[in-house]
Parts: sequence; C-alpha cells; structure tokens
Amino acid sequence: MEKLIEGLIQKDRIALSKLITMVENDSPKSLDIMKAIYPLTGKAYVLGVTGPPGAGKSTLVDKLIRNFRSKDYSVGVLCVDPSSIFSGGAFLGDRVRMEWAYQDDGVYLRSLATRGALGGLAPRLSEIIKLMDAFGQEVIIVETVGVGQIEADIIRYADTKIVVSVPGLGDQMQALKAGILEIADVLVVNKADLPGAREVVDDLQMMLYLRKDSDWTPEIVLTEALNDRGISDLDAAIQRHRTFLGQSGLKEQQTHLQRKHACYGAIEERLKNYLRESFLEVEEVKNILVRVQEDGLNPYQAADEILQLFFTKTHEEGD
Ligand SMILES: Nc1nc2c(ncn2[C@@H]2O[C@H](COP(=O)(O)OP(=O)(O)OP(=O)(O)O)[C@@H](O)[C@H]2O)c(=O)[nH]1
Ligand SMILES: [Mg+2]
Repeated sequence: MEKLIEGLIQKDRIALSKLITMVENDSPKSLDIMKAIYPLTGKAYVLGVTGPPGAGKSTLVDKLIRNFRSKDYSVGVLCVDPSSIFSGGAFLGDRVRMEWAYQDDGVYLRSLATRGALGGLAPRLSEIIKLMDAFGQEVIIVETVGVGQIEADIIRYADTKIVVSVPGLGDQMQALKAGILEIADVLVVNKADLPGAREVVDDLQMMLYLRKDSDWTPEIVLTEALNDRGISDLDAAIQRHRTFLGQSGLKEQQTHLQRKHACYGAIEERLKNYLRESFLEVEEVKNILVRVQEDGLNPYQAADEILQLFFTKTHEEGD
C-alpha cells in the first residue's frame, strides 16, 4: 500500500488505478489509504453531470474536458454507470469518442459500476474523488445516468451539479423536474438543434419559479454538444456558480459537512469491521447467536443483549 501511495504522489497513473480499484472493492486497506492520502486532498473542483439516458451527457463531458484542457487544467472523469449491464455498447461508444483523452497525460478517465444491479448503492464516490484529487486532477467531472434519488446522491459530492435535459422527453420530463428541484445548479438543454428546445427552456423556467427561495437560481444553458455549440456559455455558467459558491460561503459549509461525513463514515466502517472480525467471535456473543439460530431467541432482543455486552466490554477495555 505504501508503495502505491508513493506512486500516486509521483503521478504514476497505474498506482492511482490500483488504489481506486482497492477502494472501489472495499479492500480492508481502504481506510488506511484514505488516512494516508487525506493531506493531499482538498484542491479539486468537482462537477457533476446527470440526466436521462442518451441526453448527450458523454458528448458534453467530452467537450467540457477539451474546454478545461484548453485552459491547462488537469481533468479527472468518473463515469458512474448504473445501467452498464444494459447499455454495454454506450461505453464502447464513449471509448471511441474519448480516444484522444486516453492519449492526453492531463486527463484521467475511469468508469465505475454502481453496486447492485439496479443502481442500488452508490460506489465509494467521495473516496474515489479524493484519490483523483490527491493525484492532482484539478477538475473532476462525474457523469451519471438518470435523474432519481440515487443519482442525486451520487452527485451530492459535486461542487456544481449540472442536469442535462433534451427536447422530446415526454413523461420523463416530470421525473427530471422533481430531481432538478432538488439538485441542479446549472440546467443544460442539450440537442438544441432539435425541435422543441425552446419549449423545454420555458418549461424549466416555469419550474424555477416554484423553487424554494435560495440564493442561487440555476442558470439555463442551451447547448448542441455534438456540434460544439453553447459550450462557452456552459463554461461561463459553471464559473459563475463556482464564484458564487466561494463568495457566499457555501463552499466552506459544504466542505465542513463533507469532512464530518467522512469522519462518520470512517467510524461506521471501523465499527463494522471490528464487529464482524473481532466482536462477533467473542465466546459470549457466539453463545447468544447460537440461541438465536437454534433456540428461537428473538433476534432483535438478542441484538440488544449483544450490544449491551459490546458497550460493557469496550467500557472495561477503556478503563
Ligand atoms: N442532435 C443532437 N444529437 C446529439 C447532441 N449531443 C449528443 N447527441 C447524440 O446523442 C446520442 C447520445 O449521446 P451520449 O453523449 O452518448 O449520451 P449520454 O447521455 O452520455 O448517454 P448514456 O451515457 O448512454 O446515458 C449520440 O448519438 C450523440 O451523438 C446534440 O447536441 N444534438
Ligand atoms: Mg454517457
């Protein structure tokens, strides 16, 4: 592990990839990795891009990467794909489109599957973002499909959250709007070359009136990712949001919250590991578990008993 972290510091991409895989797969070393790299984090700017399947998110991300590269920022891209088992072909398409980026030393691309076939749990996103941050990627873009609660959770880690819609979504538009109310900082209407784009803008604008009072009103940007149109407008909207985050103190608040969550998460993880690996192996605990399994002892009551033991024991150890 130390070697890999040394490698990360030396900008070895293979070390970064290996560390990401370890964290993604919940290696027992994960928490130690995070502890070691934490001092190197806190510099990256994170952009989340979400929207329905086929909205043009990857095409847009490709243009955003070029945009940031033209300003000499190093870029990390995470593609979170809950539907990869269904649309395996899409990723291949991305691979072809992004070929140039694989050749660019300033870009690091990575795709992640969500755990659980149907979305389910978000992967260890905040940790993986931190790894890319520690590696030195200045801008990190996270692409995720769909607009439900899960996607909202996934891009919760982003500083600026972009929701992409397109003309002709029909019923999906309602779900999208519900998601937007919760998370969007910038609204992109992509495929503006297709009929109906203006109507989508009007629709979104109406919806924004209903948004709860907040200091930031999401900007609506029309793009044609495929034709490279509207990207500088999008870039400007992103920059304005970034400035707003800094000036309003919101960025600082978010950082404080994220630090707290990282700490909670680590405590939970350590406790879980301790319970699984050590405590549930204690003789008294094992005896209670046998009574649950074989004698029909109420499992919930048993849990109370076991926890009681846990607290007494850890208390004694602390003395
Ligand atoms: N007409 C038009 N087509 C576009 C535009 N942007 C992207 N597309 C096309 O839309 C299709 C889907 O694009 P992707 O970028 O793969 O969309 P995505 O949202 O990443 O798709 P998933 O990741 O599979 O959900 C491709 O055929 C693109 O060429 C646009 O501005 N106008
Ligand atoms: Mg895509």
